[in-house]
Amino acid sequence: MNPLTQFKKMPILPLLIALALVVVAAAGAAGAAISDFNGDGHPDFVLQNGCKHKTAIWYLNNNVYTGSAPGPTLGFWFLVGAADFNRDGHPDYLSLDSGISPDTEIWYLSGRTLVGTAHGPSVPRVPSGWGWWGVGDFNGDGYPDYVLYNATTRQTAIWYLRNNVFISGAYGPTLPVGWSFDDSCDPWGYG
Ligand SMILES: [Ca+2]
Ligand SMILES: [Ca+2]
Repeated sequence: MNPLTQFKKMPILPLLIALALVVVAAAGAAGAAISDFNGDGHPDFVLQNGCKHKTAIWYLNNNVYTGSAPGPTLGFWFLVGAADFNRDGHPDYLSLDSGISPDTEIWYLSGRTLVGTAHGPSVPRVPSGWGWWGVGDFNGDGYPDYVLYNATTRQTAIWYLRNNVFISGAYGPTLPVGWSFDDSCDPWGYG
């Protein structure tokens, strides 16, 4: 059974608004994440060096760079996003062990120090063709949720979580033809 088919559809307008906010917040998924790492009320950038698997946090005051510091080294993991999964006041990393991994892992941070890890939900399994795209608290319960995306159908879905535990899921809007969450581009039509 496709675990996504059992979920009720969400009202479209609130989800579109929430999705737009997450698109802004997590633009460049698997390449950047945004959250407030030093607790000054201003979101900061997480940069990752794809070759050396290092992360760095760029502290911002509104749009102004105020400093940077190294974050945890990812090894062979990929960063999907940053959000406070265990609600301790510190943003955490959402990581994948490959770009197409069905399994997620949450790296709990205190500031920029890694203090623990936990596997993401193992039940249900992510259906074939779907991948992880970002994080955001869509239902406003204080816990970050996963955004899933099917690049073939352009359908979105939300997995509501409580920390690293799956609670429920819902389909989101389907993106229009020609629009995508990924950054692939094939202007010459060779794809
Ligand atoms: Ca946390
Ligand atoms: Ca939530």
